[in-house]
Amino acid sequence: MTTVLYTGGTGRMGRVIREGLAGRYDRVVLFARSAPEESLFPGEEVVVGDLADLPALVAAAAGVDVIVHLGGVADEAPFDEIRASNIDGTHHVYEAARRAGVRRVVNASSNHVIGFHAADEVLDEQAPLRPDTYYGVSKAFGEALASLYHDKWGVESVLLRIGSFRPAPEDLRQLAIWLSWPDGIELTRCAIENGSVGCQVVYGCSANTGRWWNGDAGWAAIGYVPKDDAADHADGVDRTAAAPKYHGGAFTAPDYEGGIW
Ligand code: 15L
Repeated sequence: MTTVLYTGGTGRMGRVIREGLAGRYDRVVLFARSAPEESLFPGEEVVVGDLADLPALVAAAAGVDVIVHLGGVADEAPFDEIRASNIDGTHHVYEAARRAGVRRVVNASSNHVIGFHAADEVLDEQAPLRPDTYYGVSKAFGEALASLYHDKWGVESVLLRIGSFRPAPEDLRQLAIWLSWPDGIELTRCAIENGSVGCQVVYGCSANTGRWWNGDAGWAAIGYVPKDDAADHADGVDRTAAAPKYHGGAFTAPDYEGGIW
């Protein structure tokens, strides 16, 4: 019997992942700020609560094997918002995992933890952190927190440095860092189910020709084998546009305040 708890399960990415994995786990808890309007998939139940509410998270995590933490702010925002949602909120997720005896957290980190590396550098899991936004800093905090909770209290983590999770790549940068919906679903499944992972960084992209990440070590650790290549879905990409300078793209601009979606 496997029980999975999602934070952010009713958000943009969460909906796609849940649908792809629908019916796979005996019990699925959606920890969400409000009850979803759409109908639930088999085995799903909703706990209405906020990441700010640690006792509610601890109660929701009772009997849970794996937390898939997709919740929080997914873009640049004023620091106070980032702190409340992604720093305090992620701390609450890990603390709830520890107190409730959850085995693993699959934590949605982001490519924006390494966003200020130049686009011509191919990075692996050991690359130094170079966040490009407060958002990227909050995800780097989440990775550090995961390391602490593993080393000190034995909570496992898979840290998914997700690229651009879209139906199709939209620009030159996304040709390198695109994560297709089917690959994103498979990546999450592997992160939930496979191996004894310790605390493992895993790049979240498809098998893109010319990808900027050598994710082999992380992919092998969880048994993820991506199938899609952005180059095969690139009709909407303007190939005459200026080449991206950094991994983080628009997030690296001094005046970037979010809202690219
Ligand atoms: C992210 O981490 C964001 O959550 C998402 O909104 C996209 O901007 C993505 O990165 C990206 O870099 O394309």
